[in-house]
Amino acid sequence: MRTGRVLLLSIISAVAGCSGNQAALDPQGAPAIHIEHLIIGITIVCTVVWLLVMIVLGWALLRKRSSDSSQPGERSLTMIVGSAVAATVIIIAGLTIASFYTTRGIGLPENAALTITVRAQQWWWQVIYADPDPVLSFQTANEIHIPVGQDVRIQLESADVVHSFWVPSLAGKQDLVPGRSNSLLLRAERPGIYRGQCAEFCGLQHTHMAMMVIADEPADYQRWIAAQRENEAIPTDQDAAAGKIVFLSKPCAACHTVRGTPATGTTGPDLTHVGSRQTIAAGLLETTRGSLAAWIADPQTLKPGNNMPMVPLNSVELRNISAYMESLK
Ligand code: HEC
Ligand SMILES: [Cu+2]
Repeated sequence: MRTGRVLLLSIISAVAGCSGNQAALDPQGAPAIHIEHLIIGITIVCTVVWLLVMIVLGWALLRKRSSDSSQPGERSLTMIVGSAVAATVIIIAGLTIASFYTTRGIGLPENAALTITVRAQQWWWQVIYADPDPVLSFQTANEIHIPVGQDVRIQLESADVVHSFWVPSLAGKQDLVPGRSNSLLLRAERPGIYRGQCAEFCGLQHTHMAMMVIADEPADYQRWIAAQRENEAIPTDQDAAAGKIVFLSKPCAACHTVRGTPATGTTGPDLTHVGSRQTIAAGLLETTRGSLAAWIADPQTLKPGNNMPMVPLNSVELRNISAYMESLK
């Protein structure tokens, strides 16, 4: 009974992992499609080899029992062993060549039009859209917008320990190593929201280090870029305006930047457009006024060990500051 349930659960969870917005077996970008072909190819070859070995083994066991006298001669034995060795060499060489071409296929083209820098921090993703003109540069966090159908070079860096960038539906996996810069080709063929996850254990909150890659149609992408380049939206609502004053007077401003205000801290995510992001705290919570309030009131209970301390606020300050955060679209 119990084993039955365990088996059923494992089958369900295994199958559930095959599709959705974070699935290497449901690829939506050229690099991920190449990798899926390799996975399927290797699985088929290994299955065939395993079946053949099992058939020969079964045949040998049965045959031994039926007649001990008819052993194959020395010559046919040499033939059998010789062909098995040759088949092994051919299969291994074939798989090596297939892996080589897959790796080449997911390598960076010489001239990707767009480069985005992703800098991993314990435990969130700093995303930098750099432009030679500093006025056009901006940063965001835990959310990467890319134009659909275009090669994007992701430059991977780390501020502290080794992390790993993995968006299974779109691309391969690459480490982010302190003091060194790696690159990865990211590409989406269809618009959508694809989830990524840090894939190298990086400390206490490693599991809460997710990101969203949002593939936009080119026009939507341009609109998003233009909106992100803007400074903060000056709060119009009364609560939000009061919240801005609290935000600037508290330690928040020492760790966070809101462009267009005196807040220029760099320890935490850039909050200039935090209200426009899908999630906060690296995929931990959906962005709503309520979740912002919960996060600001007690970040250490929601994500123990993360680098944002609890800043004491009274209930009015908390309400206003959350309204301000939500208004930063
Ligand atoms: C000592 C530095 C520090 C202080 C002070 C601080 N924060 Fe943070 N904040 C962080 C860090 C680091 C994170 C990222 C945490 C994570 O996801 O692991 C963060 C995350 C956030 C987020 C989520 C942003 C996102 O996109 O995920 C919000 C909102 C936020 N802080 C608001 C505030 C407010 C409001 C205050 C003041 C009451 C404040 N912070 C004070 C460091 C700080
Ligand atoms: Cu990590």
